[in-house]
Amino acid sequence: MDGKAHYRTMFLSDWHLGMKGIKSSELLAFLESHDAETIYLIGDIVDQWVLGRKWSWNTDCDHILRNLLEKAERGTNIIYIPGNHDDGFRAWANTSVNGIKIQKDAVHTTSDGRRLWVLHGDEFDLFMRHSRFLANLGHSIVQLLMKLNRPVTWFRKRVGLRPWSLAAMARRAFQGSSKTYRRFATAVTEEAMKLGYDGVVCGHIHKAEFKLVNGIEYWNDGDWVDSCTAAVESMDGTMQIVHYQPPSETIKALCERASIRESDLASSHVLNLPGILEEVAS
Ligand SMILES: [Mn+2]
Repeated sequence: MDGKAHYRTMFLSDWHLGMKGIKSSELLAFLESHDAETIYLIGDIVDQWVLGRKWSWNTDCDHILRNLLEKAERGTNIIYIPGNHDDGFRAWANTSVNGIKIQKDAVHTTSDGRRLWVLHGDEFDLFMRHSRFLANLGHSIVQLLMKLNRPVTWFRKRVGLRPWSLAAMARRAFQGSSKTYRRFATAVTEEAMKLGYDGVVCGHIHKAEFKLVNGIEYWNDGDWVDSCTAAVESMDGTMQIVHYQPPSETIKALCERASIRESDLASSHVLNLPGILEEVAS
């Protein structure tokens, strides 16, 4: 074995590449150390809402995309389902780019035969649907708090305390409460039941969770803005939520490995993602 964790399926979403303060090193390390036959990218992978002045793109972000392209080249089945922050790609549905399939949603059959509806989920977010303005305001506040939180994180690290996320707290307060989360899970599972699926795998609300709602499986794969979470299916069809939190030395080593590998590649591979995104958006 290559020391990597191998799954039948991995479900990942809400990376928000391009946004400041996301867990890009952790995500890169995760992708470097985890493989699957099929990978679903369930939306908000790049964040087109922060394009322009606030665009923040580091080498880890670049390596994350390269890692995906390498996986696709080696035969991993990658399905990209755009979300609301990367909705420019929704117009590309039913096409494929570098072996990565783009779809509006998907149906995944587990190895033991359960049929799961795979989607980002923003259409079931009543808060979002009724007010893009409020959602944007909430987004700006969370961004501001992430900035303010940086010295706090630095200080807590110095004195040996665990990191504590002001932004995560604010997001919880802003998106409401467990009640909002419950409503979201109820709405999406109700629709899944109507459509005859055994369950649903979605993202969007940045809260990894599994539960049964009226007998329908509700899987939320979480996010890589605050938490580092994914939903995975083992070869026997068992699903679980993974919280990725290796020691920081491991993350560093895996990111270094990715950058060394990249230096072997031709320099003609350099990505101009903001340019591509501007084009997609227009
Ligand atoms: Mn979303």
